[in-house]
Amino acid sequence: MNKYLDCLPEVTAALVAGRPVVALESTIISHGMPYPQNVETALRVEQTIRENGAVPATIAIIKGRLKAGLTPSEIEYLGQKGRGVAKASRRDLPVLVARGEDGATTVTTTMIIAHMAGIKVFATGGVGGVHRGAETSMDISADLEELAMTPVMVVCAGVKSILDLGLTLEYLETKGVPVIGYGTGELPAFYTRKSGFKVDYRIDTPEELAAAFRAKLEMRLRGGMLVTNPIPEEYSMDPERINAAIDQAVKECNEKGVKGKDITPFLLARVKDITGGDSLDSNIQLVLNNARLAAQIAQFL
Ligand code: PSU
Ligand code: MN
Repeated sequence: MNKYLDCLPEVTAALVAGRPVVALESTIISHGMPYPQNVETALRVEQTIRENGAVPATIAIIKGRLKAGLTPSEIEYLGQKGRGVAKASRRDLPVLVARGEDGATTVTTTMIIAHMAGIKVFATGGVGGVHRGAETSMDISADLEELAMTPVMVVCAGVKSILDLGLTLEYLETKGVPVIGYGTGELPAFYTRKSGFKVDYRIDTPEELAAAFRAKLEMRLRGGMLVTNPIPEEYSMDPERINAAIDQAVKECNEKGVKGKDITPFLLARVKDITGGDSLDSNIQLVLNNARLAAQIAQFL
């Protein structure tokens, strides 16, 4: 076992016995939602994974230790500290670990640590991607590079239109990352089930999703797989309303000159405020929906 990694005993026991385990990220707790909804949601997501027959492993960096599986009090600690916790991507791990600091893991670092621990599937809300205007800003999330490199399946609700959906799909194609629609041939756009863009493949059952990923692992093709799971109809938002809020948030972000790793958290927080909190309800529901699917897939991996 990696000397920097601590697995919760329950997670180790499940992995050793070959029982299903699902990884979860922690940036969604610290930067993705306000307190206390972030902590309530993180605990509900773990509960949903258990109800669907898998063991949850929420991932984070605490006092310089890479954690695969958090206790409820560690989740509470990260949730209260919120944006006071460093948002940790691949480039941040060396210094945070050497200094013994805390870090909230993004999709990138959750994949890295899940892979170190031997966990194959990970559920989240949204992944990073190619930002609007990336042709001049070069703002492309490290999440896309990680998907190209690290063999973990990521279950998300599609690509949020704070990003350039078309460029994100092009980038994933270049990097050889399969983009699968669960029960749909259209890429979902996080708050809405439709985007106007096609996924690479439509797959309708958790068993077939697992089979495709197993084939990728057994061929030793580098990298992961992106499963996009549309938000349940009853929680999806009016596309005009949400897109107007996103446009407004992107405009403010440019005007304020927000840069680098702060861009995504800024946009997420502004979208939530502009929609008066309605987008937060949708966000919570789609994460629960993804947790359910990931737990079902994990039974077959
Ligand atoms: N998109 C969301 N919710 C999130 C994130 C993205 O809809 O919480 C978080 C994830 O942790 C993701 C990270 O990995 O933001 C991407 O940040 P960046 O764009 O700076 O790479
Ligand atoms: Mn960025």
